[in-house]
Order: sequence, then C-alpha cells, then structure tokens
Amino acid sequence: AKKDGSGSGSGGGSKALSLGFSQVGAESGWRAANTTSVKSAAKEAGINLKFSDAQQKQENQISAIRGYIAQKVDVIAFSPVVVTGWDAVLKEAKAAKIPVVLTDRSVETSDSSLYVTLVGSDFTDEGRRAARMLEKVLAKAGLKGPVKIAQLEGTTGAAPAIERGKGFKEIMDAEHKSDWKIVVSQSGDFTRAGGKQVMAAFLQSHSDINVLFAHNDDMAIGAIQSIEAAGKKPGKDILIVSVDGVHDGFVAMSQGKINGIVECNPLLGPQLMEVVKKVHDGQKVERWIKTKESDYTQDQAKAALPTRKY
Ligand code: GYE
Repeated sequence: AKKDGSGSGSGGGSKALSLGFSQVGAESGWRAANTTSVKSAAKEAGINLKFSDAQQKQENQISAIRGYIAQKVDVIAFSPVVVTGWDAVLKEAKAAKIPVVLTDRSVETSDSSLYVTLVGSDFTDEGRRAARMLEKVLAKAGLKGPVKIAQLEGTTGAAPAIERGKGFKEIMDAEHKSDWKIVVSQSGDFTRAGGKQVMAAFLQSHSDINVLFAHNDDMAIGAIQSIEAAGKKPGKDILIVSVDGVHDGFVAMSQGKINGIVECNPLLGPQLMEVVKKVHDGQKVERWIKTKESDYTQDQAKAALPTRKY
C-alpha cells in the first residue's frame, strides 16, 4: 500500500491507485446498478479496480479482503453483507496500513479506527419514509383499518434490513399503535425468489393481510407473483410499499401493482472514487457521507420512468 507520491494515481506515468472492492453479490436490481456504477466510476477516475462478488456470503468477503491485503492494494472498499463479525479482518488491514472505506452498508464495531468512512444511505430514515409513504397510500386507497401488514425483511443481520425495519416500527409505534399491526415478518434475503416464496407462505398462514412492506423492490416483485397466483390483486387487495426505486419497481408501480417506493440511490461509484482518492492522499473526510434520495407515488412513477438511469 505504498503511495506513489503523486496522489492522483492516474496519468503522468505514475502507478495507478489500486482499489480492492468486495461486493455483496448480485441479489437485486439495486446491486446490479451499484456494481455498474462502481466499475465505470473507477475507470473514469483512472483507478485500478480489483472487484470480487461474494455471493451474499460473509466468508467470501473476508477471504476477498485478505486477498487484497496480501496484494498490498492502496485502499480497500467493501459493502458488508451483515453488520457483525468484521473486527479480525479489519485489524489485519489496519496492521498492513491499508485504509478501509465502507460503502452502502455499515458494520458494528467497538473500534472506530477500523474504517475511515461510510459512503451510503440512511436506512433508518428510509424505514421512516416507508411508514410515511404507507400513510399516503392508505389515505389514497381509503383504507381505514385494521391495517394488517406483512413485512418482507432483507438479509438477516444486514444493515438495511435492521435499520429499515427499525425506522418503520418507530413511526408505527409512535403514531399507529392502534390501527397498524405487523402480522407476519420474515426475511426474503433481498431476492425475487425469496420474496415470492416467503409471500406465498404468508398468504397461506394469514389470508387477511392487506398491506405489504418489502425492504426492497425485488422482493416486492417476487411477492406480486405469489399474490396474483393466490387470486388477489397487488396494489388493490394488498397495498404495497417498497424501497429502492429500480427500473422494474417503477414498471410495477406504473402498472398499479406497487403503490409507493422510497428511493435508495445505488449510484455510489463517483462519490466512492472521490473519497478513495482523498483517503489515499491522507485528506480528512466525513465519517458518514450520505446519499441524496426521493420518494415516489404511482403518478410520479409514470412521469419519472422514461428518464430513470437504472
Ligand atoms: O436495498 C437491496 C440490496 O444494501 C441498500 O441491498 C442495499 C440493499 C438494497 O440487495 O436491493
């Protein structure tokens, strides 16, 4: 991880800055857009990117990070599949003097020196925004209650699953204790197949569900298949709110099958490369660099769809 002195890392015959990046996997449309963004931004920035896909397994991420340490890359970045269990490998990176930048998802650690910064969204706020979106959706549909909610959680132990659940529940407990109830909640691992399978089981055990809160669009899209297979109308018999705002989520919204989406921006690449360069140059950066996002209702989805980039 020796610096070449030029700092910029590109051009001028100096050695390009090398970045080892461990991606979660390819579980969703969000992830696909994020991977494309990281790869193209690295290219644009003249950064030598070493990329690996962990297939949603922590052990794969740990061995990828160990590989980057052995290769003596300049900076390591990764999106941790779950929040716990990183201290050992992060200490190895620290001992090798390789700075670590978290992107998208956070970790839980008692030693704050083990990573420099997180470039990513405020998932707790996304959960709160999902509850606010549900208020709007219920008002529009004229559904007074009882509101019987099924929740499709993201990957167990992952920051976005924990925090979206927490933010949603915060608003629910504070303002909707008597009219909303989460009747069933389980992980669909952020995948379409997971959402489809878990929703089918939900419908079997709880025929009275009238709302679905899915922690991402892909699980909502999977769930829509099971709702239709059960002879119900997604977006009408079961109102759906999800998070992400990927292309297929917008399509489902414009067809009336998803009622509202809270955006989580996957295009983190350019911001990440900027931070990686600064960190490599020894500049100070903020501890958490947040992403900007919006919320979308069905009418807004139709208008926004033609210009969506992912
Ligand atoms: O919402 C989901 C993906 O960590 C924000 O991971 C990301 C989440 C995203 O699988 O679709």
